[in-house]
Amino acid sequence: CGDGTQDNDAGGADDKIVLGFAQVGAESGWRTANTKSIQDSARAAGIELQFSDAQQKQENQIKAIRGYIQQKVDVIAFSPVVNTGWDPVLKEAKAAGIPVILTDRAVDSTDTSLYVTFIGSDFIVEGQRAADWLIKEYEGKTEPVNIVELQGSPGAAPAIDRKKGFGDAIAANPNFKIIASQTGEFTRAKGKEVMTAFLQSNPDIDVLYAHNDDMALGAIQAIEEAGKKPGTDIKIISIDGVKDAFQAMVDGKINVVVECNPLLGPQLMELVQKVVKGETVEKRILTEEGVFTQDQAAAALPSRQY
Ligand code: GYE
Repeated sequence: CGDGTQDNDAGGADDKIVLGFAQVGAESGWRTANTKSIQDSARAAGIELQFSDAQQKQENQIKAIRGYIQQKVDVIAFSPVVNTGWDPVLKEAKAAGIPVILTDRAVDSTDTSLYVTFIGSDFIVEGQRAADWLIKEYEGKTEPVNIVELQGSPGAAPAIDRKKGFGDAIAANPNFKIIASQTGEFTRAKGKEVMTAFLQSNPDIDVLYAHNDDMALGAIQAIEEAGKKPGTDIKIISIDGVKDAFQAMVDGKINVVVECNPLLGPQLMELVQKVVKGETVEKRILTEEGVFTQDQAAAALPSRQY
């Protein structure tokens, strides 16, 4: 699928910039908002967007990037499904003289000359923010707190870093125990399925830490079907800040949401234009984000943009 007009001489025409964007998939509300932001802002900036959806598979993404190299697009941007295994294709892009911008997720390549910049959130900080809320919530209490964790897709930077940021931050509190931790692949369906299994094997869950809202929303269904009250019997911490999660906070079912901003399109297009002009850009561009609790949810909901 593509977006906007399709040139046959992609990259050859010097009037319109051609951007090849290799998206992760359509796994979550966050991702849908991210895709829309990129498509809308490419249109607004007059940039021709070649868009592909990898359906959460690295091999599809590599294929798409190779396609963009063959087409000789002006710039390639992508949000890597996993953080390993990118060096070969990034080297091919470099050899072809096509600059690469990492959006949203990082790669583990030690050769940082393989990409011009990385724009996106600090997922370790997000994990720490999730832990900070928990530590405050249980301040002064010493009884054990049983936590279950729904991890993002295996090998993805946000799954690795949100786990680490949270785990490291709670490590000093011996009463916090992660009693089960498994991937829910960032989707509602998998979040529900894994939470159902967690509930069956663990009768005493106090807290759910979900690496994204979609898994938390799926887990809420599982908790309700098990006859428990999400947000009360089991406290829920989640990350992203999609509208449905704000609604769930208003309804008392999610306790806190750590924001992760998907609206990267406008900044990405600015970067693309600068890179094409040969201007230097910062190597790391961080997104600004907040933390929202139930008492702030109702006021914030109407102005949420995703
Ligand atoms: O949190 C999740 C999505 O990479 C930050 O991917 C992104 C994550 C986001 O599927 O909902």
